[in-house]
Amino acid sequence: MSRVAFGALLAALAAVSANAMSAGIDTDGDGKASLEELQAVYSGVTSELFAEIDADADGFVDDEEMADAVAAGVLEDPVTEL
Ligand SMILES: [Ca+2]
Ligand SMILES: [Ca+2]
Repeated sequence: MSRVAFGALLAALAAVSANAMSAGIDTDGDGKASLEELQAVYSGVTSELFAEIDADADGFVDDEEMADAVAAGVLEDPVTEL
């Protein structure tokens, strides 16, 4: 991969992860999304889907997990959603 392409990829990933928690999902401001916070934005999120997105199983979806879910097509990009 060229240096330019890698830089663009990093920028794209940073944009997604920066957007995830600034798109109105994290309403209590703790920097991560609970099941309730996620469901407020994505009505289709079940506890099963949440567990799938919550890769480290700490009970919250953080920026990285959110970005992974968006990249995997599990969730819509919250910015285009709103
Ligand atoms: Ca939160
Ligand atoms: Ca997590």
